[in-house]
Amino acid sequence: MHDDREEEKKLAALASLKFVEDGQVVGLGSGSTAAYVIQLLGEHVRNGLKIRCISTSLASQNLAKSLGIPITTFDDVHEIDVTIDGADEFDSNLNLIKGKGGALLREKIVASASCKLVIVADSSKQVSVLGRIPLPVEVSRFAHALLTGKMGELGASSVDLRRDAKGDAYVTDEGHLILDCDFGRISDPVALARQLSDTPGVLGHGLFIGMADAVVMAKGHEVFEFTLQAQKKYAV
Ligand code: A5P
Repeated sequence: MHDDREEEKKLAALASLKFVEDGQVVGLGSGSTAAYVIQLLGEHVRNGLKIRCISTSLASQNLAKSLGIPITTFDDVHEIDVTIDGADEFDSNLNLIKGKGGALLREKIVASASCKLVIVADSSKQVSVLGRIPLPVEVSRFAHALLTGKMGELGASSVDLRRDAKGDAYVTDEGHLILDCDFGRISDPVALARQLSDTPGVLGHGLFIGMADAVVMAKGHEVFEFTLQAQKKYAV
């Protein structure tokens, strides 16, 4: 099963490259599926593709640099042509949960500056209702204990401070902490997203509402492309 998932991730990554054109500014996502995209982009850059990239995490940036992909920043660029990123869940409205890898704040900033956001996913990411995994919420260090209680008031049945492999509090690239909040099935993601965004001390949350333009999902050997207008299936 694990190998099947990896194959799906690779297939989705390959299919997503059709969204990238010569001369573009490209947003690089984070996580294992986005890493396949970055590796493929590295091959294309070696073969002459001219792109400049903005990364959603230090890990992606280091990978891209190691492959010779030109990196730029918001100091030089204020609009990204296309970003290709992974997701933890997507629903039929192309609303997403992201952030299991901890890069949610930078991912949302990059997505918000992108003319097009393309999500690459294996088939395990498709859900009918968001909320199968706890929702990552990035919070200020100062407020995290206060916000643990606040998340309960907003409906979370459990709130866990994310920890790293050593058991220490996980610190994001931006220097913040993450609360993983189990809201159960999120029947009204728009309302929850608004409540979270309106909470002082919450610096980002993993609900990406109305941001994705397309989801490229591989299931077995088939690739599906979802947009709000249509669902296409094609072979790569
Ligand atoms: C990173 O913070 C996440 O949003 C990832 O994009 C998401 O967790 C998907 O990762 P995988 O492609 O590794 O499943």
